[in-house]
Amino acid sequence: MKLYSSGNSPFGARVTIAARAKGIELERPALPAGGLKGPEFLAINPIAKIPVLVLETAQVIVESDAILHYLEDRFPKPSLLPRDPAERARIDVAVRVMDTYVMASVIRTFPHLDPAKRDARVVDDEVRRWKDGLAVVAGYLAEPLPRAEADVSLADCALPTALHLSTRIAAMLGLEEDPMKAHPVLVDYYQRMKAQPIVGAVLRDLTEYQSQTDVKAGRPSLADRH
Ligand SMILES: N[C@@H](CCC(=O)N[C@@H](CS)C(=O)NCC(=O)O)C(=O)O
Repeated sequence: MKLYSSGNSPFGARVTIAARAKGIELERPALPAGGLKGPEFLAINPIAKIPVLVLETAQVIVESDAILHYLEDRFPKPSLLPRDPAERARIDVAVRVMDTYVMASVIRTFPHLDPAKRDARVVDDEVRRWKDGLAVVAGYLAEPLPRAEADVSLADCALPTALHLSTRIAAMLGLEEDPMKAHPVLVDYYQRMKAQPIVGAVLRDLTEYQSQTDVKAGRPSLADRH
């Protein structure tokens, strides 16, 4: 199986965590010349986003959530989900809420990262939604998420990498405080995930890659924010 991703992709990092937790080897081809918007990659994924998993049959699976569920179904051991359907639903809801109500807003601020091109009204509006979304996730985590057979669950693939992106983008937008910091339960969860061997290593790699990209681009490293 091949995974198209990049060292700075938090969505690709979710898949890396799941693959490592399950002991799955993934080939990692370079992105085609022309990048995500070039014809070669668009023929693979017309949504023009990574990660993309390509199976041995050449079937393409896009969207990190679908990829994670595919890996879980094909390689059920060790499971990244609890056995009980109601508990599995709690994991799925946590990820869906993070993606729909937090990540979507974070991503919509990307065109505004450059202060010269920033529309402060759009950013304010998205930051408000992003904070509301984080408050919902925090409320949800007040009761600890169910554990899975593997030491990490699908939520532990998705939520720490999402919080990592939230922290990074908050810093790039110059927000006074990382929105996660308003919620001790999120800070505590993130710290615990940093100490989890697989998740912690992937988060550190993400930080390192992004830091090098920033420095090469003449921006300050944000490594100390994580
Ligand atoms: N909903 C997608 C989001 C993937 C995503 O936003 N990927 C980013 C990299 S982390 C991307 O490909 N961005 C390129 C772009 O939007 O042009 C998923 O869960 O896979």
